[in-house]
Amino acid sequence: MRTRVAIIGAGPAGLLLSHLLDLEGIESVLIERQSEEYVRARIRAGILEAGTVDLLKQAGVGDRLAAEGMEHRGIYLRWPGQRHHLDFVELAGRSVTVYGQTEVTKDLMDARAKAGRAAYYQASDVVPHDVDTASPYVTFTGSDGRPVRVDAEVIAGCDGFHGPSRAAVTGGQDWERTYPFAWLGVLADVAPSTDELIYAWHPDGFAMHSMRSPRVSRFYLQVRPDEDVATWSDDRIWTALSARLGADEEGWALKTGPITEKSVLPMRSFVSTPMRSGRLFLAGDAAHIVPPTGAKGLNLAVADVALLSCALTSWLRSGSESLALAYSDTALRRVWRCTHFSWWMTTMLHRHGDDFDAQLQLSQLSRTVTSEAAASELAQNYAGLPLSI
Ligand code: RFL
Ligand code: PHB
Repeated sequence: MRTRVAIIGAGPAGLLLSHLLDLEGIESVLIERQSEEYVRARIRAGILEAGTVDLLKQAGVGDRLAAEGMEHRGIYLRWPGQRHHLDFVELAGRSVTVYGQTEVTKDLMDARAKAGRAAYYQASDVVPHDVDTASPYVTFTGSDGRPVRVDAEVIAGCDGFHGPSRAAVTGGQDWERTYPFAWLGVLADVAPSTDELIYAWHPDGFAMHSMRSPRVSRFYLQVRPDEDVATWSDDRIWTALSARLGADEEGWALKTGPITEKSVLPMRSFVSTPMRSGRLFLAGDAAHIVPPTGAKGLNLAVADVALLSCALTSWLRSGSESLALAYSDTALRRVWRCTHFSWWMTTMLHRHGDDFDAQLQLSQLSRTVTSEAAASELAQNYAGLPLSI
């Protein structure tokens, strides 16, 4: 078959790109390895920057977000003996919204189903071809076992860290940092014990209290990268969370409830440059991964797609390639800023190194909450920088 834009990957980046192109009257086809049900159920990020919220609302997929998203003015930073609130609205003039990636995905999929747009789920052996020519195409095996070829004017690689698109960029360079720790992510059917997110430094390791709704809480605990989830009983999880989040010390009780999901998430920083090769454009996790401490992964994917949809619209509609030519450099400015911020938050909050490192972390935390300049720098980065930086 033939389309204008072949999009590999139906995560938030691919789904949003196809939606934004559709609003501009540009036809696209989505090619996704997993089943639709699997994509709908995946649990991942939870915090949306103000710019992400505005974009989803403007694109007509923000009704449920407006009704169910929980607007937060800021976050708490805590460490033994200290607890501070950073008010992003005061410091940076912007708030953030708690609304799960799972919900964003559902809203985009529902919009897609309503518009009756084409998508191939459960596609295997997906390969982009001839990306450095004027006639690129994608081949794959459909869910019925039949070979399919999609010819397009442009291919968008939105296939995440493990997808095939990145390898098709000629002359690319990868930049990588792995971290000597991971997160144990926990989802529980219990009301949050806090009004806004708590990021906690603790001698036993980092902990975070996040949430998904007034009835569902999300928690993270720093663990070893090779940690066996089976060694974390529900009791052990609640005890560790209670200690590391400071409930015991501050005299409040962490509410507990049925744990519905536990898994170990690796931590890595990764950037692949450039984000374009000929008629192949990378967006989202296909081009970059950040550790989740700064809540940037999903927001960065949305920012890439905002730029890419404008670039492709002006190229495919009016033949003007200037935005498409600038796409990689423009996107990478924000990517590296978010890569630095995520690395900085991660390095400040996780136990690693020796006692000297711990003292430096505590000094940095103290500076962050006592200097307005330092607090504003965190707030501006967390709540989201302008699209073009
Ligand atoms: P996604 O969401 O990974 O979507 C990529 C899509 O491409 C598909 N795909 C293929 N399709 C066709 N052929 C192939 N060969 C393919 N290989 C892969 C995949 O099935 C998938 O549907 O990337 P996208 O759209 O760029 O969105 C980025 C965000 O998903 C990501 O940045 C965040 O979720 C990262 N992340 C988190 N970020 C946060 O800010 N906070 C979090 O708490 C948080 N938790 C997470 C996360 C990422 C995780 N992964 C990727 C392991 C938790 C997990 C488990
Ligand atoms: C989440 O709710 O999953 C979440 C929130 C903030 C982060 C990372 C993850 O920094």
